[in-house]
Amino acid sequence: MKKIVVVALIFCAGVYAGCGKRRENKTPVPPAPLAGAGGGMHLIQAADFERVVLEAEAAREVTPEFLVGEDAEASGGKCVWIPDKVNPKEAPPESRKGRVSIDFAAAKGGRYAVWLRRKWLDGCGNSVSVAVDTAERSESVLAEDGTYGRWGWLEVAHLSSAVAEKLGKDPHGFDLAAGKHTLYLFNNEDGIWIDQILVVEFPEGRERYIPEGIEKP
Ligand SMILES: [Ca+2]
Ligand SMILES: [Ca+2]
Repeated sequence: MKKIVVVALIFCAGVYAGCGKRRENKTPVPPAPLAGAGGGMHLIQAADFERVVLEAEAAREVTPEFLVGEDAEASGGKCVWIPDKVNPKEAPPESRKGRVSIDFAAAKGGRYAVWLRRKWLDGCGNSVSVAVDTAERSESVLAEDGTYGRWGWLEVAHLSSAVAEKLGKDPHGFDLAAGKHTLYLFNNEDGIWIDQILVVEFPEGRERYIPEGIEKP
């Protein structure tokens, strides 16, 4: 008798369009691996890296549905936020209103990581669209994850992991020339809070700087 083995393949499509379809990830997101780390402990000093700390609420422009608000656990007691349920239901992302424009300067050219100190409400409020040096929403990238209800840092990826792997690039690096830049946040979901933005040097072959609590300038 031959054995008949039935193998059931379950294909899991990554559903990101419908916000209610994702489950909460209770596992804390581990920090990104330290590039070039040879094992053991590394004492990473903020002073060793070109670092720009931005307060979202100090942006040049904050347009509704983004608002400046207060939060006792935010740096400076303030942040920008989008009240939950202000976006029209089922509206396409392009129709969601609101932009935050934050000017900054990079002291030297090179690769930088962009981090958001964010708080998400739930699976329907856990993302924001981010662009650097283009106010075109269509050129923005989505910063999202599944950690809810508390402040923490999220690194913005400018490539999907699949594309990054294909190109042999780290998805998180932004190449910036020395000088002035503008970072834009676009409304993708309501029920979000953004406190600080950290733009930090991302040197190849060295350990990286990983933010933890509130960043000091
Ligand atoms: Ca703040
Ligand atoms: Ca929401």
